[in-house]
Amino acid sequence: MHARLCRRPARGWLLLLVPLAGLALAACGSGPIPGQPASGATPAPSSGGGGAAPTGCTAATAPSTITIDATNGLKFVPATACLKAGGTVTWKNTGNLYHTTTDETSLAAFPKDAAVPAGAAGWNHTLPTQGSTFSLKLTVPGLYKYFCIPHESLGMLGQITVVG
Ligand SMILES: [Cu+2]
Repeated sequence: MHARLCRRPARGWLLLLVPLAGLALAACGSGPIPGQPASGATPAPSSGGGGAAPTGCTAATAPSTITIDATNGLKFVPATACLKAGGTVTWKNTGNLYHTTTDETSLAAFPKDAAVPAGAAGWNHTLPTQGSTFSLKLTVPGLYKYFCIPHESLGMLGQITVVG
C-alpha cells in the first residue's frame, strides 16, 4: 500500500552547504591581527608580478601621505595609489557599510588579492562605521595588494606602490 514516493536528496544538500559554511567562517572567523615586524619573512618574488610602479610614481614625486576612501560603492578610491617610502596611508570609511582593510593572504578568498613586498608585514583592520579611519606607515618599497574581507569577492580591492 504505502509506496515510498520520494526520498529527499538530503545528502546532496549537505554537500552544498559544507563549502558555504567554510566560506562564512573564513570571512567572519578572526579578529584583527596586530601588525608585527616581519623578520625572517618568507622570500617572495621581489620583482615582476605587477611590481612595476604606476606611471609617474617615483620617489621624487610620490606623496608622503595619502587617503583612500572605503565607499558604499564597495570600492577603495583610489584603487591604485602611490606613496613615498616611510609615508602614511589613511583609509577612511566614507559610507555606512562595514569594511576592512586587509593584507593577509590567509584571510583572502583569493590569495592573489593580498601581497606585500619581501620583508614587509601585512595588516588587518576594521573600518566599521562611517568616519572610521586607520592609518599605517609603509616603509618597505614595493607593491602592496589589499582587500576588504566582506567585499573581496565583489571586487573591493586596492593596490599601493611604495617607492623610495
Ligand atoms: Cu568593504
